[in-house]
Amino acid sequence: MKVSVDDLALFGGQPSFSQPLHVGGPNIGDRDRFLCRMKDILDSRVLTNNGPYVREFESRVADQLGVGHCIATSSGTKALEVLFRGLDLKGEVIIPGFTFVATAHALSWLGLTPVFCDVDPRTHNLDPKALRGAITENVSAILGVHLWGRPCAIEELTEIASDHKLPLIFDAAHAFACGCNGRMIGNFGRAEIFSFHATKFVNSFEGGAITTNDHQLAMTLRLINNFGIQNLDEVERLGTNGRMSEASAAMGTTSLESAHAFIEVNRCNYEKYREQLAGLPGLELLSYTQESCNYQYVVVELDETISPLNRDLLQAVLWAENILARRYFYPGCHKMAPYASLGIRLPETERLSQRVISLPTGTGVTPRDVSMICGIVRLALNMADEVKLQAGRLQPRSADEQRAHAAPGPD
Ligand code: T4K
Repeated sequence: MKVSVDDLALFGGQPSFSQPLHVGGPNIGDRDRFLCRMKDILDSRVLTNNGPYVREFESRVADQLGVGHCIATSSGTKALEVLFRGLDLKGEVIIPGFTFVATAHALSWLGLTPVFCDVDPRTHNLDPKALRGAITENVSAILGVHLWGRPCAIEELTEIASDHKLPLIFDAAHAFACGCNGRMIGNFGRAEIFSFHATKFVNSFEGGAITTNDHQLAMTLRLINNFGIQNLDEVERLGTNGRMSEASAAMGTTSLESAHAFIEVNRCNYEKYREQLAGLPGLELLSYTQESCNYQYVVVELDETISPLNRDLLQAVLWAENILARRYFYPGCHKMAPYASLGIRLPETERLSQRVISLPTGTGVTPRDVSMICGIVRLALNMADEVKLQAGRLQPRSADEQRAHAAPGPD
């Protein structure tokens, strides 16, 4: 156990972990079942094009969420693009500034314009008041993001969207298996999208899905996801290739079968973090109050006006220990290329993006690992003056150098 600042790896001590601990290290389900499915796929020679494994995956997702339709896609980003096309969106779409850049890029990729709106600092989600002020006649839809799996202010957003006769859709990339007011996320708005990327707690290597209760929209989305092909050589409309492969669906189904076990691991890790980070000044662990939740993100907010250590210095301390905590979603989407040149200011998004840090969890992280991570955080915060003093003497290291130093893995 580390007891003094000199023990910290940033200042020459031995790193706490010999291998990097990631935010988003993949969960692997039952290997034998997965390999058995892969053998079946190879034997059948049906590798893609809406095969039996994709259909099974879609039906299991729809059943679990209690939603009418699920269309599997090759990624969460592709799911967004297919949905935008399916709704025939034009011009501008309002999104929160505090999200992963894919939310904005998917719009820009199709020639649509993301209009960045500020978030509520308590929920980290679209601020309904700011949203009302952002609506103009050029806006063709509102896109909420259930960040960290915590539901948006769905009722208020629904009311605003209906007042302005705009479609409301949700990026639920983080929110698989999360609920809101007795219904599973996946059922709200015109449609919602999910990500099943390797870093999500249920994964299909790469993958995504769109869910909706609108039968007509579902049919349109299916067409678009397969080049607009209706029958063999009958092309009915403009489409793309957004299909999920059979191998991905086999992984997705295998992962779904372990979803409850993964959530339980995440929940235990989360509780351990909560217990062991309690009482640190200026540090708040984001809470999950909804009835069902996947606990896949452990998000800490460091209030720089109270905390003795700022977020970036804490991250440097953690990275040196091979604890690869992430500054999701710094510096805010609107400050990334190609949007930064627009000079948009979103005070709450910017404040949050300076404060928030995500800590490792998932099945690759044990409760003992969590205790060690919390021990480092406590040590760094309790001895912040000494940490700052010693850090001031270090040569600043670029983020790339830190990554190269700490993470020889897939990062
Ligand atoms: N909307 C929102 C709100 C999203 O957060 C996302 C994706 C999307 C839409 C789009 O969905 P997808 O098109 O991705 O399905 C990651 C993920 O790549 C991205 O899926 C995710 N959100 C985002 C929050 O995080 P990075 O670049 O920060 O992390 P990445 O992929 O480098 O992985 C993190 C760490 O996990 C790595 O450093 C190493 C470890 N790792 C990763 C992979 C892929 C492994 O150990 N094994 C692996 O196979 O984006």
